[in-house]
Amino acid sequence: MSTPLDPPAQDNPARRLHRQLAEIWATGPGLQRLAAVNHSVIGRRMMITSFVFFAIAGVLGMLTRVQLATPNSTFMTPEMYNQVFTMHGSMMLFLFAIPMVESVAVYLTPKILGTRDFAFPRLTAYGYWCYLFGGSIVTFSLLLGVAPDSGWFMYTPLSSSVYTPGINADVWLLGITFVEISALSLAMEIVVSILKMRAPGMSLDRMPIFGWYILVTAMMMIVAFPPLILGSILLEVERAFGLPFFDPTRGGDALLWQHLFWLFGHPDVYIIFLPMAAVLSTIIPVFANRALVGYRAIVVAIIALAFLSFGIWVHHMFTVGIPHLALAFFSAGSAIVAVPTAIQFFAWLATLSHGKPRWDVPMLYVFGFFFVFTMGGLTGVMLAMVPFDWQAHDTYFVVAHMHYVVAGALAFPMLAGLYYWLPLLTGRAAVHRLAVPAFWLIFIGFNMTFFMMHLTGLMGMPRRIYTYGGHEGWNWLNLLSSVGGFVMTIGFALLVIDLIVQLRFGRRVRRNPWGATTLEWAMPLPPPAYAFASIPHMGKEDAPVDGLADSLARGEGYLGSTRNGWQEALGVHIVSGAPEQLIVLPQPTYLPLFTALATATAVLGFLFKTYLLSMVAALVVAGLFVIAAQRAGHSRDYGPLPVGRGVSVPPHTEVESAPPYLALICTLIADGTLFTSLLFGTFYLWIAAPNWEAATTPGPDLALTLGVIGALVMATLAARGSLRATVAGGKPWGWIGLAMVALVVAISAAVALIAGILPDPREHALGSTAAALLGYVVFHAGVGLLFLLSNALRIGAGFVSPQRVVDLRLSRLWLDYTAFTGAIALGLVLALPKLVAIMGSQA
Ligand code: HEM
Ligand SMILES: [Cu+2]
Repeated sequence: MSTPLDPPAQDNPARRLHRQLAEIWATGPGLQRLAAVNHSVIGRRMMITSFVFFAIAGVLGMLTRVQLATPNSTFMTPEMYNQVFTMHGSMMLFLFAIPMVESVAVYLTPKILGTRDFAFPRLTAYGYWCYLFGGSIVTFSLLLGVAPDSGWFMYTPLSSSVYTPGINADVWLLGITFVEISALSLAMEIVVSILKMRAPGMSLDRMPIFGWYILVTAMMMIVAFPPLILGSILLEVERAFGLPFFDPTRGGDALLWQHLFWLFGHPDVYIIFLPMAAVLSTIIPVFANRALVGYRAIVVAIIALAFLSFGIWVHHMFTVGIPHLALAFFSAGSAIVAVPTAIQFFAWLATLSHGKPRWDVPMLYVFGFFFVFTMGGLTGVMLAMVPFDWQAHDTYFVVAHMHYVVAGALAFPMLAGLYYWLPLLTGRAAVHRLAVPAFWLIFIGFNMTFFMMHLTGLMGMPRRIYTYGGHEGWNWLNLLSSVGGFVMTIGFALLVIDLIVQLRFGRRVRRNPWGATTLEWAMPLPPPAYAFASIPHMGKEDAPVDGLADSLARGEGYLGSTRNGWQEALGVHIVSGAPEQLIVLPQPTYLPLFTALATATAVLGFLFKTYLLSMVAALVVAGLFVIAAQRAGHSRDYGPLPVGRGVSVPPHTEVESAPPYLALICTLIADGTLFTSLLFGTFYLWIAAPNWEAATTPGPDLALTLGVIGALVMATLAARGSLRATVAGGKPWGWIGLAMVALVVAISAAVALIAGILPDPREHALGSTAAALLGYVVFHAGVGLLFLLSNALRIGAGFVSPQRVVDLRLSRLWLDYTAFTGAIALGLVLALPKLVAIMGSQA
């Protein structure tokens, strides 16, 4: 007997296809939800999690405003105040802003680009769990009263063990680094997915502008996070084991931290802003009823912005004693960054003025954005002028500027986007009764809070002060700021109520309520786990979304039928978008959750100084990664398979440009940035740190050093041998064994070198940087061993054949990188004593 839910299959092919796909792509109920790997599910969770952290950080911000509302307030103790404002800033940036923009990217990017999921769903899940656990560790520290308290930028020496003994600073260093590593892994998969998994026919120059923004942002993350990750590792090593990097009494330099921090910190502003600009560039044309003006100019502008933003970190350090010429350079650079930003701004205005704008709630927030961002931009240009910065530095003027840019330019487009995509998330249309008053409360409250801070700043109120005397003339301005904060908070509360009302009472809509032209609206609302029942072909003319949606639902695009229960997606050529490979994605699994739990254990072990536990947990993490690799791919060759519309392509396991290869290249770019930062740090200390000339220099053993380099080269040659043997149809066991032996030799010799550093690396930065460089080599050789182990297991299990050699190509690339950086690192360790001698004779 058939029920309404289960009609006779032959009646409706679209419904039957939907049922088959839904079953294949489903995440199980109950506890099985923890095994979810689907980008829609993870993206939604990540959004909600980031809003929870936003709310907590918002409450902390309100607490600071209560404390500062009146002079001589004793609402909080100074110790509490330090924790509260440090946590407010850290949570807003690291636990809300960055993950929120990533959650938007995770949820929307595959849909807008016309594919079913990201290239590495298990990595999406792992990234989410790491974010949740890392963020929770940091948040719980607040309840235990051991929250970070040295400011959200953790300047040394304040954050060093001398001035911040307890574990407060360690919570920040470990917890935030944990979250950053998750952000980095998501960034890598975003890059790979955008480059390889667009709808066929969508060449790069016709990709929706949203894709360009997210691609550039993710690439910026890959280059911007490693300096901060390196800085955090070095500072944590200094705090935990006494190896000095930032301690000026032992050959370190506190300013090195500032450089590493702002090398991340400045680009980070654009990492947060660009995805929000993506939102604006996507929704403004819809409301203006015309195509975006200046698509190409915008693409060029955002690429230029990405490059420029890395060059101007020093404008956060104008007052630390930088040479004059450098000041002029960085000041000019900071002003020039306004140009690409202005290009986008004018493109949006032109789109609106050439179109027939239609009014709706998202447009209110777009208006709010224009107002707030103009203000923030103007004060930014003021601060880029060195003489003005000398006056305004570390006053509330900077706090005002920062909130106009970071809070304003983030929050207003975010809320515009939220109202715009809400029908996609919930399948319901908007009701507007509460949305409009909520907007005005937020807008007025925001400006009242932060506009006043420009004035208090100009009147000389320093930032990060706990209280003030009452005779400075700041009283009423601070009171107004605090009242404004409450008005804004009420606005946010109303917004939350509005969202709940909409979820409950919104009218159901079928699809595309705004009449948009991007592909995320060419699917049923809310979207099923597989997103598209079949994948569109993007011809030269854009098909109207509504007609396209019906034909996709009937399975008339690519992959419009199911096969072997596989979760299928299409891989395309990076530039042209021509179909190239069939990507078979993994099913839901608990592995990401377990791996993240093990990672959290390693972090917690380090935090509580139980290093043995940490080591064991880290080994478990490594083991789980090897196991995850075990289950990937196919154990037989398929050759080209039909994917619909008369096209046949091989599965991704049998092509050269498989997503994992591209992912490893992204990883090595991030890793290379970290390595370059380490070299930068070494040279920086050699040239700038006090008392390097006087140091006794460690003389590393020449034979051992050359031995390590030789062994690394041997390993990578053996990896080539194993690849060649496999392609020729032979068995590569001998080669793999040889490579493993070479790596073990390299690791032992490098460890012997570290043990032989004299005097003790704890005595002087000269020894500790040498130890860091050697440690880098040991770590990479160790990971190389894991690659080879994984190769051996997978060859044994039949996952490798002359056609399926991706694994071996990955190992070869990793070992090439290890040998290359190893030679540089060891060369520098050998050269350091001579370099220092040169400086000594000059001094
Ligand atoms: C509820 C609204 C907010 C209030 C009342 C508020 C208030 C404050 C206050 C009083 C400080 C301390 C300033 C100092 O002494 O240095 C501060 C710092 C900071 N806030 Fe907010 N804030 C709010 C929203 C936001 C948002 C939305 C963000 C980011 C998305 C943010 C990011 C930061 C950061 C990064 C700092 C550290 C600034 C620094 O000292 O360099 N805040 N905030
Ligand atoms: Cu900056």
